[in-house]
Amino acid sequence: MDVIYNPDHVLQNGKVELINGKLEPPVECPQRADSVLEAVRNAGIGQVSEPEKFGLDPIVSVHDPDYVDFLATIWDRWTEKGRSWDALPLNWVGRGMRHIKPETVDGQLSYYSFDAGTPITAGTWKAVKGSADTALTGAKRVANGARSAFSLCRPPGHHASRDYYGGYCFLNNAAIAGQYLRDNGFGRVVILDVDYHHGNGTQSIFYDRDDVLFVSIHADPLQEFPFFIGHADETGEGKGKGYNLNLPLRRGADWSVYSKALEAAYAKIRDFGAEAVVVSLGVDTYEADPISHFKLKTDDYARIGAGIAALDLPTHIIMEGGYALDAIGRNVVAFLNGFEGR
Ligand code: SP5
Ligand code: ZN
Repeated sequence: MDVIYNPDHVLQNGKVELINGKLEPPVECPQRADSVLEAVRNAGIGQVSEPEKFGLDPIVSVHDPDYVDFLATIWDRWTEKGRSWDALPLNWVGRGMRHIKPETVDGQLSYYSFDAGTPITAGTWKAVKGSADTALTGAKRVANGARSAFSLCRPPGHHASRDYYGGYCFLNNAAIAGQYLRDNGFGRVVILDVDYHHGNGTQSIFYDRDDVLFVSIHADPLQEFPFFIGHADETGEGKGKGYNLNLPLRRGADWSVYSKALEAAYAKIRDFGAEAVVVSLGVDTYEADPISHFKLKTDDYARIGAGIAALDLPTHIIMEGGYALDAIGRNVVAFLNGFEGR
């Protein structure tokens, strides 16, 4: 299958994230995408090409234009204050406070974010826009009739919602791709999210819609980031009622547990009558992932890929998380080979 890769991803290269109470080098680092690219090339998955440039229209079809403008300009506003280091927010609304957009740089960093683990640097916007273009280029191939495509997106996207960033995500690549497929010939699209963390942004963007089904298998939010969304009783609202399926699993889940959730996901997708699948592929469900607590093995990714291929639908695979630097490439290749039946 075609692989889309954006060399400018390296421009997202934060110095620090706040993790476990310490400022540490970000786990979401450039080596991630480079190691996936190397493994995909060595495995001969398919032709690797760079993304086409799309404008902002397909981005603002799922994101707030003022938020997109904030992302595009915040680094310049930050450095105008004489700050040359990563931009991070300090505080967020508490219960009873008000969501009124502040005027200042610091206030707006707080307003448009939900964590302090997601640094903004000089090259962030260029990398983020390139990551969205990477998703759109893959979606375009699928819309034009390809059986599948792999968008090696970095930074990832599934935690970004209509108007906030966090969880290493700024623009929601899967949501942008899903909307593109809706706008280009597919009546019903499913986004299947197998990243270890709940895809809160994707869920929120499509929560009131019946044309895009969101299905997510993830760590129980009672135990894991993003903590405040991702429970099983979140099933959609308005005409979107019944078009959101969360399958939270407790820490320690291995294939015996995970595969049952997958079967439930496939049944829901078939029942929905999906015409295309977008996969939010995180390999942070791996047993040796440094920030996660599931127990999947490399061979399990081949099983997931084969299971998704058996849905027999046009499929757009989008890279999300996965932080075990020596294993991400191998696990993604296992998934892609499993999908291709190799
Ligand atoms: C795209 C994606 O996978 N984003 C994940 C963002 C998670 N950020 C919070 C990480 C908190 C890690 N907690 C460490 C516990 C180690 N035992
Ligand atoms: Zn994740």
